[in-house]
Amino acid sequence: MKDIIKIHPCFSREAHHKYGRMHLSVAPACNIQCRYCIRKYDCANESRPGVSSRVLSVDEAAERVHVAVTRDERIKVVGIAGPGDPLANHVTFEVMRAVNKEFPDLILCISTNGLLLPDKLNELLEAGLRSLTITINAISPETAEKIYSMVTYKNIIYRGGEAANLLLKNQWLGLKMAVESGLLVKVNTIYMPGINDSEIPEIARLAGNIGASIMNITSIIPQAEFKNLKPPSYEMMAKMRQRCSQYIPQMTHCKQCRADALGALGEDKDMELEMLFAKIGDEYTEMVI
Ligand code: CLF
Ligand code: SF4
Repeated sequence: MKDIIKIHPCFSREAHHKYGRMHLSVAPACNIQCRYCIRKYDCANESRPGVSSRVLSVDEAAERVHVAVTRDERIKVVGIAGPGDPLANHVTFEVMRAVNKEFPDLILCISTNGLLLPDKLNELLEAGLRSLTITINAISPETAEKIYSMVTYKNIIYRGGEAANLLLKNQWLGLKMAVESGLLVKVNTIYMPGINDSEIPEIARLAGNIGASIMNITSIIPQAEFKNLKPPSYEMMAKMRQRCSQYIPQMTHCKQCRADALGALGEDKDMELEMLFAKIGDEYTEMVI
C-alpha cells in the first residue's frame, strides 16, 4: 500500500507534483439524491460542480487510456468518479477489467457515495481496484436526512429517516470492509455550515480509527436545494482541517477535478490529447456505422 501512496497524486502531496491521473467519464447514473447536487452536472462529491462531462463507451474509454498513457508517462492512476456514482453503473466494472487487463501497472481508483460498496466490493477487487474514495457527510441519521432526499436500493426508493439510516449503514460498513480488504482509502466530507459541521470531527475520528489513509474536507458549493447555504470561509476550512488532523491526515491539495479530468492535478484537460481523442471518436463512429 505504501508503494501506491508514493505515486498516487491524491493521496500524497509530493506525488501530485510528479504524477498525474486520468478520469474516465463512464458512469452517468446515480442511486441517491444529495440536496446539493444538480444531476445534469458531474457528481458534486468528487468533482467541481457545474461541469458536465460527455459519457464514454467502454471502447472509447479503453482507447483513451491507451493514448493517454502512451503519450504522458506521468499518468499513474485511472479513476472513475462520475458523472454519477460509479457503482450504480455496470459499465464501470467492464471498463476497469479492460484497463486492468491491458495496463496492470496503472492504479485503478473509484469515488463513490458508498451505498453499494458492501455489495460491490468483491467485484471491484476482482476488477483490479486499488484505491477508493467514499464520501461520508454525516454521523447521525438526523443530519443525513438533511443532506440526502432519496436513496434507491435494490429497486426500492427510500426517503426520510429510512433513506438516511440505510445510506449511513452501508457507508460505514463499506468503509470498514474496504480498509480490511487492503485498499488505499480516502474519505471525502463536504463541509456544510449549519448542517454537518458539528459532526465532521467525529467523522474524522471514526474514519481514522477504522484505518482510512486520508480525509479530504471540501467546501459546499451552494446549488440545488442548498443554493442559499453560505460556504465555509477559508479560516473555517483551515480550522476544521486542523481539528480533524489529530484523527486522520488531511488532504489540502484537492483540485475538485472534472469527471473526465486528465493530467496532473489542476489540469482539466490536455488539449493536444483532446484533439486526438476527438479524432479517434470520429474514426470509431465511422467504424461502427
Ligand atoms: Fe480521481 Fe479521486 Fe481517485 Fe484522485 S481525483 S477518483 S482519488 S484519482 Fe484527487 Fe481530483 Fe481531488 Fe478527487 S484532486 S477531486 S481527490
Ligand atoms: Fe450527485 Fe454524486 Fe450525490 Fe449522486 S452521489 S446525487 S451524482 S453528488
